[in-house]
Parts: sequence; C-alpha cells; structure tokens
Amino acid sequence: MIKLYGFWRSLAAYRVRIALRLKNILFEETEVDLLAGAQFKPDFDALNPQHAVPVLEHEGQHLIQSLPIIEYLEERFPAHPLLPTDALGRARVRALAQIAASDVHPLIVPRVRNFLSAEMGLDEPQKLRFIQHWFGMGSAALEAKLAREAETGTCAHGDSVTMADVVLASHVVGARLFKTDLSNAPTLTALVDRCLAQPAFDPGRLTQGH
Ligand SMILES: N[C@@H](CCC(=O)N[C@@H](CS)C(=O)NCC(=O)O)C(=O)O
Repeated sequence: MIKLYGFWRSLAAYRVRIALRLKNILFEETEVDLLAGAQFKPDFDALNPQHAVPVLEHEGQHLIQSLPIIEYLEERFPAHPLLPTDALGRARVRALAQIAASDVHPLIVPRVRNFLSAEMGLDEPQKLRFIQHWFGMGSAALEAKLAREAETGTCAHGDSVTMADVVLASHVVGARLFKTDLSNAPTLTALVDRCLAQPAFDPGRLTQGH
C-alpha cells in the first residue's frame, strides 16, 4: 500500500493527493502536524531531512517533492495520464506547474512565513502583503499564458486534466486562502473551479483558513 505523509493544510501534499485520486491509486495518509512541529522530529527527519511534506512511501522507498512524486506516479502508474503524449505539450504542462510550484509556493511556506516574522520582524498585515504579492505575480503570469495560448482548453492543456491542473488548483486554493485578489485571472480561476467540482480535487480542510 502506498503511504502519503501529508498535512491537511499543505498545498504540496494536496497536489500529490489529487494525482493519486485521479489515477485511482489506493493510498493511506499519515498526518505530519506542521503546526505542532512534527516535521522536525527525528523519525520524520529520517524520511525527509528537508522537514517538509509530502513524502511518498512506495515499495520501501521514500520520495520527496510533489512534482517529482507526481512524475514518478505517472511513470509507475501510467493509466489516467497526467502528461501529454508530445514533448512540446509536456514542456508546456511542466512550465505551468513550475510557475506555481517552484516560483510562487516556496515563498509562502510556513518556514518562510516564520522567518519573516521571527527574523525580519514583519507583522501579520505585512506578511499577508508579501504572500498576496507573490500569489498575484504568479497568477498574472499564469493568466497571460492560459488566455493567450491556443493549447488552453477547458483544462490548462487541452480538455483533459494534466499535472498543470493539479498544481494550478493548489495555487488558486492557496491564493484564496490568503485572500489574494484573483479578479484579473478569470481564465485561471474558471478552469480551476471546473477542476474543484471533481471529487479528486476535494481540498478538504484546506479552504478553512490559515
Ligand atoms: N517544493 C516542495 C514544497 C514542500 C513544502 O515546503 N511543504 C510545506 C507544506 S506545503 C511544508 O511541509 N513546510 C514545512 C515548513 O515550512 O516548516 C514540494 O512541492 O513538495
């Protein structure tokens, strides 16, 4: 049985959960309470010295980083593909995914937010401004790409759900959690809202505040 080490408030674990569900892969989830500091305990450090979720356990191996985990699932469980068959398509899907997962999300994770308050002295409104700024920048770039490019369909790439939709869903759910104004990203929010209507994209408690 595949095991996902995740947390209800983790956008990165949410991405892997969506991919597992879209591929109909049975898994069990162990919660790593990030709010209680469980990511720093020795037993979790042994799994991921980066002290972050998700970690995916499969066949005795432990994989980290949501995008490589999704790519691994794609290779090991090819049914219900999350990547296009053509190289250009795969590059576009990966680029959309990385705008959100590699360029925006790392700026708003708990360790960065904690550093901003503990080391830089930012108060809550200042931290929120920082978070909304980066979600806004990423959303503007995603909107421009999605609105301009002919490859965009009812989903981010064509009319079938890909890894791009998985990651864009986590981006929009996160942006809304931090009350980012997304009114200038109608293409992005419309396609994510179509995804969120599917059971595989259920964000669970993620929408319940931060
Ligand atoms: N790039 C990583 C991000 C992993 C990450 O930072 N996860 C967050 C939760 S979304 C975490 O566990 N943070 C712990 C902390 O910041 O202390 C991925 O996509 O898996």
